Amino acid sequence: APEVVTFGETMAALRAQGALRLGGGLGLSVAGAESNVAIGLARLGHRVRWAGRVGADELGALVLRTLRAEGVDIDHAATDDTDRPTGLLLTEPRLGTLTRVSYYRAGSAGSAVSPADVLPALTSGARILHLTGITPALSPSAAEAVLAAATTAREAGITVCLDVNYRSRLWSTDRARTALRPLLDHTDLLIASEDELPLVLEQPGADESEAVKGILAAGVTEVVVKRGARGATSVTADGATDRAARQVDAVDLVGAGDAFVAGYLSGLLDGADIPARLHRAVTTAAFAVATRGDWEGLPTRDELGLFDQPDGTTIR
Ligand code: KDG
Repeated sequence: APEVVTFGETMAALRAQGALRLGGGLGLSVAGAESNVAIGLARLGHRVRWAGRVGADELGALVLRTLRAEGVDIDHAATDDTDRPTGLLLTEPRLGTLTRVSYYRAGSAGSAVSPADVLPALTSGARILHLTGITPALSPSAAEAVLAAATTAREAGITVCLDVNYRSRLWSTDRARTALRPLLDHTDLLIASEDELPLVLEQPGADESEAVKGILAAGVTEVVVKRGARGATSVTADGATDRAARQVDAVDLVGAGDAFVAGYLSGLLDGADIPARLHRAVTTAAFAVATRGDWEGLPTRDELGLFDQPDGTTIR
């Protein structure tokens, strides 16, 4: 049985080498915040399940094949039997590590995910349910699936982790806040980037520490704030723990947040304390930043120690 269950939309990802409007070569892969986390956890040796819907098309087959190849349990992944396609995203590097993303996902199979798809995936033995704030933006049934899964997991004593992952191309901050606020009542571990904190709970004029206190007061046990190259902070009732980022030459920032979550949850599953969880999280995030693709460069457990090798080392 899986230790971690997650669900969401995984799409085909076409990565351009330069500006999309110029055409040229594209590389085909898959992307989805939750499946990025699932792959990251599987590479670290954890048993993880991804649920969701893909289209009955070649891109859906690519998504399922990729997850299967990465050792992610897809027993509860559904292939849509209507003509809804697998979603697609295009990425183009525009300026250094600044990347533009275009979505082709309205009406996709993934956005049709419903409570009936995901609740059976929460089998006994699961320790963590990982959710993101992307899924409730996709459709009313997807939003219902997130709320139903969080409620069910919390009642079953499964730790509920929510990564806010605000996507402005999918919805407004007001709609996001309205959907995310009720989730806080069922969330144990909230992960957000600094700029996402005000979105979870509106507290006019609140600074970061007041915003985090408000979220803890809403019943969340732990808030982890991601600060990109400036590291991360975990806050619980016992206080705050800061952690610096690993120094790397950044080539692609997309997926770094998901890699961070995979490292953090891996530490949690291993029974590590907060500093050790943060250490693993900034390490997996650094792998993501230093390599191209959302998940391709994520480390196996054996590779976690590579960061402690001097730059320029050749392993023979
Ligand atoms: O976190 C990376 C994700 O943003 C990417 O994989 C695509 O899930 C995705 C989304 O909805 O943006």
